[in-house]
Amino acid sequence: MSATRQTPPARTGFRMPAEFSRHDGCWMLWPERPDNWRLGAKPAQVAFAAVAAAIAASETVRVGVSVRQYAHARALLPAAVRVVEMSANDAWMRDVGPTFVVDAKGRRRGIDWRFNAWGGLQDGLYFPWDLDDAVAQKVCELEGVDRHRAPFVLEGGAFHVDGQGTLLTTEECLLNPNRNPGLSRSDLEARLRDWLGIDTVVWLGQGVCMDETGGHVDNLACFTAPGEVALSWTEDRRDLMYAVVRDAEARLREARDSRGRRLKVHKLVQPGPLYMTAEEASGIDRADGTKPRCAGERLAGSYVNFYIANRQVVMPLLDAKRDAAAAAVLKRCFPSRQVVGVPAREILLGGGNIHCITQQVPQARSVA
Ligand code: KQY
Repeated sequence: MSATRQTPPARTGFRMPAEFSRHDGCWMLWPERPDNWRLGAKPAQVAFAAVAAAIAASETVRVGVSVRQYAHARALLPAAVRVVEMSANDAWMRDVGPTFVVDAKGRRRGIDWRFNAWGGLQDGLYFPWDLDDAVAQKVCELEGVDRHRAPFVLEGGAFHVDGQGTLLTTEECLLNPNRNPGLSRSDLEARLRDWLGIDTVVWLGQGVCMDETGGHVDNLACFTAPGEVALSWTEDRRDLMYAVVRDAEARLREARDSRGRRLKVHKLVQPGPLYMTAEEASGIDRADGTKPRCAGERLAGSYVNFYIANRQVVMPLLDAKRDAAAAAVLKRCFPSRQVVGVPAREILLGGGNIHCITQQVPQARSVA
């Protein structure tokens, strides 16, 4: 049995490694709710299976699936992917799964953040979210690691770390009173230090426009190496994102990381802009307690929402006119990894992308 602790893990020497560090595996969930995924989630399931297959080329992938979908998921997923029955309200493992931390003795633990469906009863995307909030505990149990249950709300997509003490996040998301109304910026910084083992927070302002998480950084910017950040980008002055990405760039250029370095910024041109079509919107069921989706809504498309696997970078393909340029930037950022594109519009229609549906299990190594 994995033990439950209420204490912050960094106080006993645990810290979150960067996503580009070595992994032991990756966790995902299986999409099925018809009020978020069109056509009974069939097209999204094909996209999720392709993501799992791409990641499985270099690390073990485990997918949590409801009892109803078990046989179908098993049939669609490659044999190398391990399928385990698990309840969830939707399929965003980045946000509902544990954030893994490691220490110098080679131990690994999981942080189980409180989850409120990206905003609780005020702005949350669905109700209830109790099954989602129980996912991290189950993953910790299956991984055989102790779990630290956090006394505050946070999602894995709301921060990135460089593994050397720096954390990247957005004010729009973390300071929103729909997450932790009683906590100030400095309270939150203290908690991030205590729970993730970081010492420097780089605050960006807004996230991607129309991002229904309320501005998760994982759709806007991420570390690609120590001292290097990829940033979603547009040169179009009329675009909603123009001011957002310029503000983010200015903050990144002013920032110093935990080692006192200036950050190198890699601009990743955004896809589109992309919008939900009438046909796509009509395939999504209406349901009480879920935010409806409408034709013509702008989608929060971004190439930054990729997953860094051990030997691949798995990136979303979203726009035939821009995919190749984005892949070329990622190839320069990750010269030792293969850049693999997966058609990801169906994931975007559900409100996120490849980073949002994955959660890495970092390798734990003892340091003598
Ligand atoms: O961005 C993420 N980390 C999750 C996206 C959730 C969208 C829910 N419909």
